[in-house]
Amino acid sequence: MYSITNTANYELNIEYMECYENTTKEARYPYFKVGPAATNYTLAISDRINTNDRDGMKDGNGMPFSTFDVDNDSGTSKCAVKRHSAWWFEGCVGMANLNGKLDRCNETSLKSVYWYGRREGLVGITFVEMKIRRKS
Ligand SMILES: [Ca+2]
Repeated sequence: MYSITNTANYELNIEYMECYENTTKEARYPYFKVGPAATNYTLAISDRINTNDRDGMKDGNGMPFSTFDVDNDSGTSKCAVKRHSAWWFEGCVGMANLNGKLDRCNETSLKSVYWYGRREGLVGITFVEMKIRRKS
């Protein structure tokens, strides 16, 4: 992702479907870049622009990427292990876990795939796709 997003300006579109909803939604970000390995693939992302729904990517901005064996988050434990995921975690209770487990809309488990979206609390999702597009 670094070698792609380093060559030009990219935007990010996240399509997702919240549990108990029947329509796909979209979160649009006009700027998306992943830093080089030396920064542990730090995320640089703009604010969500297309809706008043909450912005699930916000706390990942400026964070390096964490995996189960490489802990780059600011939490005292390994958030990637705690959340069964790999992500630009800040703390272990974050705004998004888009690589989490699909777990029948279990909105109480931090390991589940979820997102800060339409309503308060964790919003489970049944589908998510992250797509980038070159702008220039
Ligand atoms: Ca940690």
